[in-house]
Amino acid sequence: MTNDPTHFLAEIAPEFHIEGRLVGAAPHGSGHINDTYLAVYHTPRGTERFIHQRINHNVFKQPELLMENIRRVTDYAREQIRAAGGNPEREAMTLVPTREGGDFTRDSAGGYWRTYLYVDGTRTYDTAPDLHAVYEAAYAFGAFQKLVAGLPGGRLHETIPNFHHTRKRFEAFLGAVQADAAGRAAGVKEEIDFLLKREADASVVVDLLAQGRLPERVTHNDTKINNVLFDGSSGRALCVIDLDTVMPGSALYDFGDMVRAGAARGAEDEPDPAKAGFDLSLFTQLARGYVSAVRDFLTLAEIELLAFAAKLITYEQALRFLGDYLNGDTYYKIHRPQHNLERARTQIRMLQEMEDQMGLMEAIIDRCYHKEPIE
Ligand code: GN1
Ligand code: MG
Repeated sequence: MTNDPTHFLAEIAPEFHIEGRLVGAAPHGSGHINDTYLAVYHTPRGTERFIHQRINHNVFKQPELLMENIRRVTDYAREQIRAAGGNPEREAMTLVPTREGGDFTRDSAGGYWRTYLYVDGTRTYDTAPDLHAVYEAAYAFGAFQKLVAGLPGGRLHETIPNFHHTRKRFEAFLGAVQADAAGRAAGVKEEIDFLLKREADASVVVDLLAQGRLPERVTHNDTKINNVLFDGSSGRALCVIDLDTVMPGSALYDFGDMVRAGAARGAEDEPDPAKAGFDLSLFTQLARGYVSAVRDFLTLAEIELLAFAAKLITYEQALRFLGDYLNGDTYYKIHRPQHNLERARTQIRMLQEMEDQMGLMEAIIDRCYHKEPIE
């Protein structure tokens, strides 16, 4: 989105059911897609904070349906947490309705805005501070899948159709290579060939889903550690955030993306390839945390494909980043000319290292599943 959203804040703030006055706001978090603000209000109870967020309408074509998903999922999660004796205001996201009782409002330029309660005393991490936080984050994503597994009311909307349809991602990539819209293909031939060679992997999970050999579930679809809210004092994961892509999918996507993002040795956009790569000890913590949360409800077919899923989603993300680079950077926000290429290269590097260690990764999952120690 090109227009600066900041000046819309004063316009949209009074639309939400907040008893108080907006006194300040600052950009918040590090998402690539939406525009997020932490807003401070003076209310009769003192100073209170809220999250205002403008939904990226270019990425999410039907914000109404997206908000319907989030409303259903957060209401259900809160109910479940309350029933289990937990604290729904800390352990789940809470939407603040508009004065008319809606879930979002529009600004004068047509933008879609929503508001969440800000959970005090929490923090997020772009990179995990220690192995325990990695374990906690993986557990939180597994627990989320379990929490919403029984969501009533039918299938959620697909907020981005075919989001993790790796076969279709492959085809889109191929299209980008052929169109070569930005004239960049010749300069990245090695990377393109690397990805084209792995075509067969793209169909594995989508085929098993289509054949009913893997179940469809409610999944989060963006399982990076920066989408986990941690309690600032105990260091425990409280809940998962960024619910835009919560939709029907495979549990494998969530675990795969968790590993892609969370078992990386460097930042996703590390420009120095020598500093990028796959870290087996981070993977082990992710496997331990996730498997301990999902052990009693995932099928054996899912458990057996977890290590493969890590490789698959890393591959998919490499296709997406390099595809966007070839398209001339139309999807991901970039901060330097080769940003998407650098991102694609870190994914390729990780993918190579996972391929080399697939046997070990499978053995680790197996040990976690059978509660055997990992040396
Ligand atoms: C996007 O906005 P953010 O950073 O949470 C993307 C994910 C990618 C990720 C890569 C809707 O997520 O799928 O894995 O960037 N989200 C969407 O950093 O495309
Ligand atoms: Mg996201």
